Amino acid sequence: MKRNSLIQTGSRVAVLGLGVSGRAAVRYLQACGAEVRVSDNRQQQQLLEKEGEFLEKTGVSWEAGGHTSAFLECCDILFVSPGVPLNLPVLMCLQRKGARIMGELALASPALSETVIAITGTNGKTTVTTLIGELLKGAGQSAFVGGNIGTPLFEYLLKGDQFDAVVLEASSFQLDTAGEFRPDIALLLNVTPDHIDRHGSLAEYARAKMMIFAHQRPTDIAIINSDDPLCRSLADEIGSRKMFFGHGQDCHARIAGKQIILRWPEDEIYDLAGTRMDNSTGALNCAAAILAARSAGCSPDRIRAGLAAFRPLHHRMEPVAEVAGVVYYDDSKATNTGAVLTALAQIDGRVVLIAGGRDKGDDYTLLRQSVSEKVRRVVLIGEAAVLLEKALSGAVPLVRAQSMEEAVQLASEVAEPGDAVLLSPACASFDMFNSYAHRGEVFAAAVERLRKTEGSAVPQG
Ligand code: UMA
Repeated sequence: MKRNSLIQTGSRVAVLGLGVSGRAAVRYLQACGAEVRVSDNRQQQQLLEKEGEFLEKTGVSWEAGGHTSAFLECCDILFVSPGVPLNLPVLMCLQRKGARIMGELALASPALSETVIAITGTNGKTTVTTLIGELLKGAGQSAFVGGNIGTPLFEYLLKGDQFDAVVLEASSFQLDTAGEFRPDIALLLNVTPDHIDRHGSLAEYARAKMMIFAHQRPTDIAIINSDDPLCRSLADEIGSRKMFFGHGQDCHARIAGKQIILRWPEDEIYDLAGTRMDNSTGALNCAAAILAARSAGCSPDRIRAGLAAFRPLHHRMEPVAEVAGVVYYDDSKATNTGAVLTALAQIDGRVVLIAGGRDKGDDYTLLRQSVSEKVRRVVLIGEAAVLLEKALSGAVPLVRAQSMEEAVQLASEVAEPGDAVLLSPACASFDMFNSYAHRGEVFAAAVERLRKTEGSAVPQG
């Protein structure tokens, strides 16, 4: 196990939230000798059997049904899971009394001596994180790939491995509580509205994202999307060594057609033709990942081999079937308007869009122009249907569906040969599904049933 200067034997730490992060935190903190207690806002009867067993096995004190001052005030450090909002009165009160509020990046990163690469942005984080991990491994470096992508950093510390690099997907929630986290290489992929319900405004959300650079030293590397106007303007605030990717002439990784031209300082060409990343989003993601991998010492040839071998992740513009000349795309990971706009831009023909789910405070009027240009009809699902209906009314015909099965059926009825049916919801999935992955699977299953009745092909992809 890797030890940590912040946690001493006998340190009193409360873990708020008994999810994936919280459980890993408890195990790590206990292994460091801390006195740990757990607080979760679910009622006791809502805790799952495995969580009850976890609490029993670890022997921690715990409270359920809310976070109380009486239970937490004996602790010096309050570890907050990413999903716990920081404006809870109890947190603010305990902070005023001297408790330190820390998330995983603040609490775990002091134990790291590896090269740390951290990736944030509204969209593309998981793809770029995975791709950087693959490029490093393909170049012979050992790398832990984790963070918001699913495996907490604490798990790496618990195993005690000493890899060459740690590659972390960092969400705005995690960056909000990142303390003095200092990645050697930090990437900002894009910033468009998301999680406004939590952050309150786009400016506050962007501020959280910018925390990825806050403690970098002048020699550390900041990789920034030059095509994204908000990122470009925020870049003035960054004090570390900036490298831009995008289409501009001044970019260190410049996209020109299917090629990425790296100034290093001699030009290096990376050709995406024939790879699975040969599209506008893929090129931006690759340009960012190449800059990171090259900065971490990977050779151009190994990077080229890694790009050729890379397969896009599921539920991101994934073609699931072609039925009666219509291609059905699962883009369930698109949980904000920025991602939907990117998806629509990638489709040449007309689109029937399936959208809706749990609202996160996004401004759906941002979709109006693209939708009115490209979309034949929008099929609305979930809690946000009413908000989307209001935002898009008059721009395009709208229809509501009560289930994914019905949404696919209604979409198939208006789609014409050459069209695409696109599940790109602009919303979270939790009103109807367990996760975005579950939503995508239910969509694919409904399309498969349609395909069987119509007798069409599964696209090669
Ligand atoms: N809880 C409280 N009090 C609260 C809110 C929640 O006690 O006020 C409890 C819940 O009852 C539950 C637990 O907290 O028991 C859940 O914690 P959590 O929501 O922080 O979720 P984890 O299971 O710890 O997963 C988190 C990330 N979740 C969120 O950011 C919401 C996961 O990202 C991440 O993979 C995981 O840590 C490991 O790092 C998911 C995500 O949706 C995939 N991320 C958002 C995104 O990508 O857009 C940011």
